[in-house]
Amino acid sequence: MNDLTPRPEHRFSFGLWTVGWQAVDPFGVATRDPMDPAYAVEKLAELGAWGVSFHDDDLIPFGSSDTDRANRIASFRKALESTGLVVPMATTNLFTHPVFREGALTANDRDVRRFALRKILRNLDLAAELGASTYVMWGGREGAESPFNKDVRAALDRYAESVNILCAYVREQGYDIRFALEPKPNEPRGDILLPTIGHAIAFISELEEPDRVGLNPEVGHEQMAGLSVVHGYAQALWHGKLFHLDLNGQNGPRYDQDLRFGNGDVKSAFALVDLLEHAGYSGPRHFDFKPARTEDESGVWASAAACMRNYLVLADKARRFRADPDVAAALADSRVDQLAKPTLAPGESLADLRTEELDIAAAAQRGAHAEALDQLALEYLFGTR
Ligand code: DIG
Ligand code: MN
Ligand code: MN
Repeated sequence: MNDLTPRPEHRFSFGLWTVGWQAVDPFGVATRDPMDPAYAVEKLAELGAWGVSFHDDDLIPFGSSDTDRANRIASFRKALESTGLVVPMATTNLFTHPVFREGALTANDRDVRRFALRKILRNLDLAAELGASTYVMWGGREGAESPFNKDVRAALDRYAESVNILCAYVREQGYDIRFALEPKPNEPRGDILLPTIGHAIAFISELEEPDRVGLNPEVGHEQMAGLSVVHGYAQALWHGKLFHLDLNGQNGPRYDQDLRFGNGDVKSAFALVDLLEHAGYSGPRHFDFKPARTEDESGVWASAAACMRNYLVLADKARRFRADPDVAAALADSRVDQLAKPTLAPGESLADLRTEELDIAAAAQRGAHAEALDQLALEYLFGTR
């Protein structure tokens, strides 16, 4: 087995809000103390991480004075410089403060929408200063509990208007930044707008600058919707829209568990790493997870280290799986390679196609041999190959 020590060359990054999560949940107060961002940067660097991402409020508490803001940014920069960690992604907290209780960019109240835009613009400037190339937009409060107090068509107009304004701002400022929308079906809102990868891709196609907008799909969010995260990521790649990703774990449709990556649906985690490693995804391998509320600080770092280790373990298995001659034979038996062959030959006319006959009875008898192939994949997951 290859070396499983995380190193900066692996491009692992973490949100400040992950290892810094104080474990407040709807049924209990914090079990962990606040974590200084500079300390988090130092500890993540010790574990072998490459980058760190942040919401504005993770770094600068909501309502901080300009002096306090400047001091916190300076302390964060100092830790980045001393550790060499980079900031590939930033985002805005448009969900914690009560002012966003009914939404942010799609709040019914126009003054709240305008405040939300100002909050994003301010953090976009900081993101550009820190060298972030991706700006995530997760609309955790964009949605509704009642179908009667949110005009969804108007909400999508306002959402598109805001993204168009932000794209124009970044273009005019000359920032090397692209936006990545993060879908989620529900929680904290009863129903969240842009709930899945598919909804977000469709929305992007209606924007004024669609090339500057992609996706930051989170593993658990697709699975909360009962969808295949592997199919979702594959379609995002197919559209050229997998700008960033939130890796974590989830046990099917239930509340957002944000488990450490590799925990939860292990088979999907393996198939996802196999996809990413073989589709040439070259972006950050970013974790958006919550160390369990049961843990003390030692558990925070154990789970952060495990996110990276699990990715490396699964990537090693995927590499060996793809190099295995038995797997090559099983793939051929399943005719997987034939899907890459265009259905019509170059220059072939529909008239030619329509003269062809299929031996339907014979074709109907063909087995797909998917079971043997899938079992080989499981044997790698079980460690018996
Ligand atoms: C939750 O899944 C969201 C927020 O943590 C953040 O806005 C985004 C960034 O990855 N993920
Ligand atoms: Mn989540
Ligand atoms: Mn996320």
